[in-house]
Amino acid sequence: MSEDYRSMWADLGLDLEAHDALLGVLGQAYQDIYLPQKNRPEAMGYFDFVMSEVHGLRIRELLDEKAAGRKIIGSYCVFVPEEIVLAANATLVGLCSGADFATEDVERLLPRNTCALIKSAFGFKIGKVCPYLESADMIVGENTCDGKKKAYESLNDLVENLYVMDLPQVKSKDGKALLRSEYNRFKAAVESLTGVLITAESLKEAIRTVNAKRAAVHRLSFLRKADPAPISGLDALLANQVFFYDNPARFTESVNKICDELEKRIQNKQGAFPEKTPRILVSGCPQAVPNWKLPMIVETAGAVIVGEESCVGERGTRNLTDEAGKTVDEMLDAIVDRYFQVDCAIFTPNADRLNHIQEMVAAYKADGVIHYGLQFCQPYLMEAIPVEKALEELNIPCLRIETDYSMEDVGQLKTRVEAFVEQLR
Ligand code: BJ8
Repeated sequence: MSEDYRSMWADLGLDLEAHDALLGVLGQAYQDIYLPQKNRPEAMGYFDFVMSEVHGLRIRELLDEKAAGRKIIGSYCVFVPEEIVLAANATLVGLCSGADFATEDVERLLPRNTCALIKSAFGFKIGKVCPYLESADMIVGENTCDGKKKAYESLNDLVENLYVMDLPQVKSKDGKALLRSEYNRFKAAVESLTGVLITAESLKEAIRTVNAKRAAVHRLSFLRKADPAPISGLDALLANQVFFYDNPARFTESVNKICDELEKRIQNKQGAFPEKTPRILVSGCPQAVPNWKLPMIVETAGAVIVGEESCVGERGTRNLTDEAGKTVDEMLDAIVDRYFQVDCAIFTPNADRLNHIQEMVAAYKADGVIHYGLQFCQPYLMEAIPVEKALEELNIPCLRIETDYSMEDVGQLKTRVEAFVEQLR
């Protein structure tokens, strides 16, 4: 890493020693998990570069944007609408992380039985190792699960710029009205942060930008239906993870480039894995960078992941926003229509999610489903049981996994996943 980056991190207030340790672990994990994969598409080189510069070049770009007067907004949930952020001349970045950090300190603020995703958000703040968080002019929390909802009360003492968005828990008319009024309130807050009023033109352009980004991911997902699978689940997950960090237009272009290559691979029957490799759909909690544990285990056990029913995956990216609206109000309605379909397990009841899992099993020709639940995540662990039961009634094998970010259970998970893959053969 250049000296230039070190002074940038120091200016952001990072703890350089702790940050070096984090980058060391992250770089090693990437080398051990990503680089040994065989038959990777060449266009994944872009994502290798992005990961090597995830705390470097991208942060430099964000700081350049800030110097030019743009604001940076950080979020922990796919319910925070990027369209509104972009339309007010700000940039949205994801703040969730998939690694434990400063756990002992975190457990002084949060109960031990809090999910790893929440603990990790606190660990990255307390440990001063996240340049995205330190660059953000506004951090958006949302009232989703009880864990996050209550944790934001404590996070408010650690950061100066927390904005909390309320979210409905029921897909009713009133629930939708709440989302609409919360998006209105968010729009006003973003406008006041940036000093830029959202216009019909700026909102339309933002909707198009985010739709293009999602459409590129849809194209990538579509290509994963082929057998042999043209891309590994690990690589496709990485693209879904980078979705939250990268410059939107560049991301769209890079994913489309992978898709061009994958189309040729499919024509030539060239795969990341051989034809008839057991195909798995992963469903459940989001897997943020660098949480690659489960896909690494699955794909070294001789199966391929063909889809993610997850917020870092199809739950987060499916459905485009209608671009036809003419006024800001009409477009906000369209944005609400789009986001209100996100079937997060915090909703009750949440039958859409099960339907979506079944649709994905059929569309991606999955032989089985692995339900990925983070320990202490009540919404997804609670749903896992009826999901497993419903899938088994349809003769779709399902393996229910409950884990965290540590590597302690890798051996045990391997044994279970290998037995599951054997069953699928
Ligand atoms: S829309 S999935 S991104 S809330 S793992 S913190 S649910 S206890 S992340 Fe999520 Fe938005 Fe829903 Fe998606 Fe709580 Fe569970 Fe932890 Fe979770």
